[in-house]
Amino acid sequence: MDSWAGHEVPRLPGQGGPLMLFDSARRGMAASAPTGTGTMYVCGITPYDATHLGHAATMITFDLIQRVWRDAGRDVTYVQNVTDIDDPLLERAARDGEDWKVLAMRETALFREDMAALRIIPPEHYVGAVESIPDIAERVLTLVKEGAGYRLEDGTGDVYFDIAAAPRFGYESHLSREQMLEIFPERGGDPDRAGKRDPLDPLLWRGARADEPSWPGGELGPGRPGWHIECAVIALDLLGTQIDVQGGGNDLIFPHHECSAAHAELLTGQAPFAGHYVHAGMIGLDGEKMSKSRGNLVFVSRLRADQVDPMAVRLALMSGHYRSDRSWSDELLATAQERLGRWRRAAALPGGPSAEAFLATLRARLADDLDTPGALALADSWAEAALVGAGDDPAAPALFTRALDALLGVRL
Ligand code: 5CA
Ligand code: ZN
Repeated sequence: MDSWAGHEVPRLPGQGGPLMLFDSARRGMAASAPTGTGTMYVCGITPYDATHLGHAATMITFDLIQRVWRDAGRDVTYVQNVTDIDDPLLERAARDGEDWKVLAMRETALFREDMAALRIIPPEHYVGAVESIPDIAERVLTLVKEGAGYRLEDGTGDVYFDIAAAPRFGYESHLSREQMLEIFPERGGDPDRAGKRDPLDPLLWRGARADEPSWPGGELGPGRPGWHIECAVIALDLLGTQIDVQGGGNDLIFPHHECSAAHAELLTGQAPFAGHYVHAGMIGLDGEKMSKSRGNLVFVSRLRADQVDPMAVRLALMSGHYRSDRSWSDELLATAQERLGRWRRAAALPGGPSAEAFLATLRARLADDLDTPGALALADSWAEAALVGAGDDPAAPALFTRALDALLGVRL
């Protein structure tokens, strides 16, 4: 499907260094994308509601990775999916008496607008689950033929993945079996489904039901794809057998990314599926995770309609570290608006302190696991100095402006 409109990213003098990133599987830092083109797959929206600030924060995180890689002179292939068929979408459409396709198209269109407003560099491939169904069905069949997938014998046509076929299962999330059993049903899993070999086995293919949309599945029979196999197949189709970064919010650590990795590794015979499993913290409101099911959402489109500058939204979300769970508040936004105003006033001066050292230290902060709080503090210092009249380098305000645009996605 169509991605969103991009914008030009300014080129900066010199080059950034390798990006050190925290990897959930290693439980530690390591250099990301060590060789060749940087490949990144990010788990995108299920379009049954508008983009909220949690989605925005996660998308900004991976946008920063792409910016830092490019600044280090790397080519990047970035793929993001849209889960445009799944239970939550059908449930919301049924609740509102709306066609699920119309709902998905409308919310995906709004997401694209929000992403463009936040200056998120678009993925090279923006891919829907529905358009990937033939590929997914073929891969599910392969798993069945290899003995890693099995059909339930209850006439539903449902096919499950046998986690016993994945010896490394658990390496990404590091959860105990007990913890897995607790989380699995909270995140779309069905441990109590009769006939499964293991309660933790995830769905690969849901056989057609009379009241649900379905697609031809060849030898599988008609149906629709499971969630984890969707992301595994889209990533494998477009990025090759092993990728540099598999990303999303930390709500996807288990079961989603554990299962996607297990599917992909069985299909390719190569492990690990991703060099880094990168997880953004949850954005909450009043101490609770922001989620559609809780209904405590602040929508990007709402803020835009209220004339809030998307650059202030972006700054507010980057004022905390990407890995920390954190809360949105009016004060957070007000602080970001003030900060943006100060940076703009400083950038409009005829001169300022040299911005070369600023650029070097900004690059270093971002290369250190995307330390945006550190990066923002550096920009504050440069702006403060410029505003009190320290330095008269006439090239400095322009370099400051370009560096913020290219590396932080903040246009002054
Ligand atoms: N379609 C699936 C991924 S394949 C999905 O999780 N969709 S979603 O709409 O629920 O979330 C879209 C992305 O935003 C995912 O990467 C998810 O981890 C992330 N996300 C969801 N809620 C939050 C939140 N409150 N804070 C930060 N990120 C979030
Ligand atoms: Zn996903």
